[in-house]
Amino acid sequence: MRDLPNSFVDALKQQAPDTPIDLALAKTQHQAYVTALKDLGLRVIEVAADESLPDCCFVEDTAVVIGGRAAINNLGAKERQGEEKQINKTLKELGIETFPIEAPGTVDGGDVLFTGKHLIIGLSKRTNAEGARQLGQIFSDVPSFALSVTEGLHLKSVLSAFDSETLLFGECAAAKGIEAELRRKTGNGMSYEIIYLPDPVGANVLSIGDFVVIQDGFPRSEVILKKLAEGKNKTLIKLQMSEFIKADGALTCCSLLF
Ligand code: CIR
Repeated sequence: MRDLPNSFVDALKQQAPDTPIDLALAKTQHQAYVTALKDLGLRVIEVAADESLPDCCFVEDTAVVIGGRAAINNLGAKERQGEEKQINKTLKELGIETFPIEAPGTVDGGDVLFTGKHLIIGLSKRTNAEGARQLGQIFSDVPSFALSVTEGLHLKSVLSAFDSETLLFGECAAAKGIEAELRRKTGNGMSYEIIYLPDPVGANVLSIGDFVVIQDGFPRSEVILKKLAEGKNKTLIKLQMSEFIKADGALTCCSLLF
């Protein structure tokens, strides 16, 4: 994870939120996230914030880490380029082999979902086809699919994995298109159950072993997630991410899990 700079209030936003980011509340929410991961037994490495990079806490975008290798992303927003440097250094110190995504390729990790079986890559405002091609090469042992994301910032603004067999989609026009393209590209081997949630942001969850971290504040989605968790013997943990949502973030964006 990466600490929250005070400049977080100036993080990129697709549109101005109804109320400005409350920095103190954002820090409390971020700390609760760190604590939740630690309570689950994860070793959490907290990289220091960089005040010159207001979005640096959205660490998911800077790298894709699978099985001891990492793609170090060339971020799609000019304002965010440079965030990846410190993460590259930290990953190398952990013994992870790193491979840069080179321009003209761009990748934001929010567009990359590794389900355990597939690498699903969203082609969005931030991630382009060349970036997706380079990712496919870096992780050539994992079948990958590039899908168009026509709405929302990233692929994971629309969907995420509840577990390795179940994908959560948020109800929106883009989701149907992504589902159809995913079915077409994975062919008959498409082995995911797809569950739709009424809140697109609420479809962004963190799956960690027998636990699924979900977002507080989406009661209609929560009902569906509770039922799903019961059927799969998973325990839900709820975190409030309101201040991160104001800057187009959610749950997955604040950590790199490996
Ligand atoms: C941005 O516009 O890049 C940030 N304000 C939000 C990034 C969120 N990242 C993510 O969900 N992976």
